[in-house]
Order: sequence, then structure tokens, then C-alpha cells
Amino acid sequence: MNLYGRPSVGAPPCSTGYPLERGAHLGTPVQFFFGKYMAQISPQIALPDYPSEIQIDRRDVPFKDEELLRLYSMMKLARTFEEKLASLYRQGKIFGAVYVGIGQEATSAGCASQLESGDYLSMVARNLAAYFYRGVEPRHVMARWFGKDQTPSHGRELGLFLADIDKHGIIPYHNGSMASWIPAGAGYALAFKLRRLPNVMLCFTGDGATSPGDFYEGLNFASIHKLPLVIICEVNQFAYSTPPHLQMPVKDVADRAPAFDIYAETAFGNDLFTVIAAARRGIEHARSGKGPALIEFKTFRQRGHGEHDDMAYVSKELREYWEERDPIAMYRRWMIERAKIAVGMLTRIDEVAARQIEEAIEYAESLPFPKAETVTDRLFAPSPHDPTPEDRKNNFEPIETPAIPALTASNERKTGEHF
Ligand SMILES: Cc1ncc(C[n+]2csc(CCOP(=O)(O)OP(=O)(O)O)c2C)c(N)n1
Ligand SMILES: [Mg+2]
Repeated sequence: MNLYGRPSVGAPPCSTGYPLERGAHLGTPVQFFFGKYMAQISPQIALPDYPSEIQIDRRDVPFKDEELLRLYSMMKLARTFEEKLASLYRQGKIFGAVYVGIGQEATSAGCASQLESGDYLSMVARNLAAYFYRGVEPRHVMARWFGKDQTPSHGRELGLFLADIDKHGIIPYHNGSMASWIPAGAGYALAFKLRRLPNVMLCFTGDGATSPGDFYEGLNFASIHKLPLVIICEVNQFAYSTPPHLQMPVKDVADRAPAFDIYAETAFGNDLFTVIAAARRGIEHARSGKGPALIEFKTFRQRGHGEHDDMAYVSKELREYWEERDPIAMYRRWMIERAKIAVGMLTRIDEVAARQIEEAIEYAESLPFPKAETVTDRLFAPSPHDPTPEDRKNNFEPIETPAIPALTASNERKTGEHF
């Protein structure tokens, strides 16, 4: 077996050495077969030595027990929600592809917990715990996955593009183009600065999304203008199936920061308190007018890229290494052993999370789908050419003859052509 859990082709067996450690000896690159692609990898990269227990003393954590429990319940709620989502996806009950943040809950909850109420944050697909921390209700998120007619977006965005600026200061995912949220985030940060508001814009991003050009443009602009922008990069070991060392010439995302002359840190993302401390430093830096911060958290995507992905390219050793450092399990143990929180209290939180998710499903199932005649609502600014209510009543019949027959499925069937 090679590094990714598949038999090596024409190469000696690889020890699972991943991710890259600074100064690790790369050895002679070997070629291995990756689906139909050939790639260069090295067999001699060591696993990092992150602890599998949270080390900090309770006395050094400046939170009351209630806050500790709140953090736990947001992480647990996100985990329970996403586990359920994966099963609803397999039952064909929800729409679209499903991408989850299982294994990354500490970064989401920890960073969101350090924001002030006027701050904004933008999410990618794996930050559900941050939504919950920010006050979004599970039933509203669930209704979106079911495509139901409900504010704010009435079944338009499904689960991926969740946002609610007015109520929760959550910016939409913008579009699916990786890193487009960095220049967009710089724009929100610029607005804060121009309005002389003391707020920050926090953007979550993935490791893969630090390679497209938008990342560079956005950070360059933010640095030049000293904008209150905080980038939280979750290095979850993969972008689709590509590990960081196959898409970055540097070891850490933080190594990219000197090009922009900005504050940067690399930290272990599965230890909630390490996350909180690093996020706080980054946020304080940006809020104090010193310009953007780039905080990188090493973590692990415990599922495939999406629920359609079986992770066959991830070795058992790598998976086990990170599962032993599961952020929720580590935090739970710490609360019991170091904070002396009663196990029963945590079990109750687990039960409440499970119940809330069941109620969220019942709620989502009870809502209607959006009506066909509303399909263009809220997509465009009002115009004199908008259909009248009468037009709407008469003109929203199913289209029998498509405008471009060559692009129809039936034509494809006839001719056997594919596009
Ligand atoms: C510009 C652009 N290129 C490629 C894609 C396809 N794509 C979607 S998600 C993804 C991987 C993202 O990896 P990463 O940034 O590490 O985030 P993760 O999924 O690991 O959270 C890719 C390549 C895209 N959406 N946009
Ligand atoms: Mg990634």
C-alpha cells in the first residue's frame, strides 16, 4: 500500500509520511498510480507529533463552565447534524451534493467564539459549527437542505451557500470559485474601514483555495490598505484528493504570508484552546488596524471531499492518526478530566443535539417547496419589464419546446452526443 491507501505501482512500499514536517527529508520522489494520473510523491515524510490530549490547565482557561459547555454543544450539534445529513443524502431525501466538516469542528466553533457581534464572517462548506455558534438554528439549515420555501433564500441555495447577513453577520459563499471569497472579504473589510467601524471580517478558507490567483489579489489588496481581514485557513490535508505538498511549494500556508508582509501563524486545529488563542491573536491584530492576519490550522477532513467520495486515497494510518486526535473527543475528555465537568451533563448535551436534529428534520419536511412561478424572484433588481402577477399566472407552464434543441437531453439521447 502506498501513502494514499492504494497499492503502489512500480514503487517500494511507502511508510505513511504525511503531512510534510519542516525539514523532513524528501528522499527520491517515487511515482505512483493515482487513478489515471501519475504524480510525484515521497515515501519519507513523517507524521507530525501533535498531542492527542488537550494539555492546558483549567486554571489557564478564562471561561466559565457555561461557555465551555456552549462550545461543546455547538461542536456536537454540528457533528450530529452532519452525520445525519450524510445518511439523509444516502436515502435520497435531500438535494445536491453534501460536503461536511466532520473532524474540523474546533476551528469553526473556536474562531466564531472570538468574534464580536458586529463582525462578519464568511464560510465555506465545512463550517457548520460556526453557523451554530453565531445563532443560526439547525431547523433553518435543515430546511435549506430539503430545498424548502423559507427565509432568507426560499429554497434557492440548498445547504452549501448558507448566509444571513442581517441577522447573523454571515456572508454567503459568494460563488463556487475557490478563493473568490478572499477579495470579496477584503471588500467587506474595506467597508468597515471606510465607515470607521471597529469590526473585522473573518474568512474561512481551505488549503487548496490558497493556490488560485484570487487568494493573492485579495491578500495583496488587504495588506496595502491595512484592512481588518482575518483569513482562517483550515489545512485539512486534502483539496479533493490532493494533499498540500502536491499543490504548494512551501510547507505551510503561513509561509505564503511574507509575500504580503502580513501577520501569520500556524497552529494545531484540533485542540480547541489552541484554536481560540491563535484566532484571538489574529483578530486582535486585524482589529487594532495593523492589517490582515492569516491563521493556519492543521486539521483533518474525516470524510471524503463530499459524501460521494469514499476516501480510497487516504491511508488507514493517516486516518487513524487524526481520528485519535478528534477535536470533539479530545475536548470532551479534557472537560471531564481537567475541568471536572460531570459526564451526565455532556451526555445530556449529546441527547439534546440528537433531538434538535430530529425536530429539524420534522420541521423541514413540514414546509412547502417554493412555487414554480417564484423562480426568478430576488434574482434581479426590480425592472419595468418584470412580469405582472397576471403574466405569472398565465406564463409559467412547463416548456414543451426548448429554445436550443441541440442542448436537450432528448437530443443527446437521439444522437448519442455528449457535451
Ligand atoms: C477556481 C476553482 N478551481 C477548482 C474548483 C473545484 N473545487 C471545488 S472544492 C475544491 C477543493 C477545495 O479544497 P480546499 O480549499 O482544501 O477545501 P476543502 O474542500 O479541503 O475544505 C476544488 C478543487 C473550484 N471550485 N474553483
Ligand atoms: Mg483542504
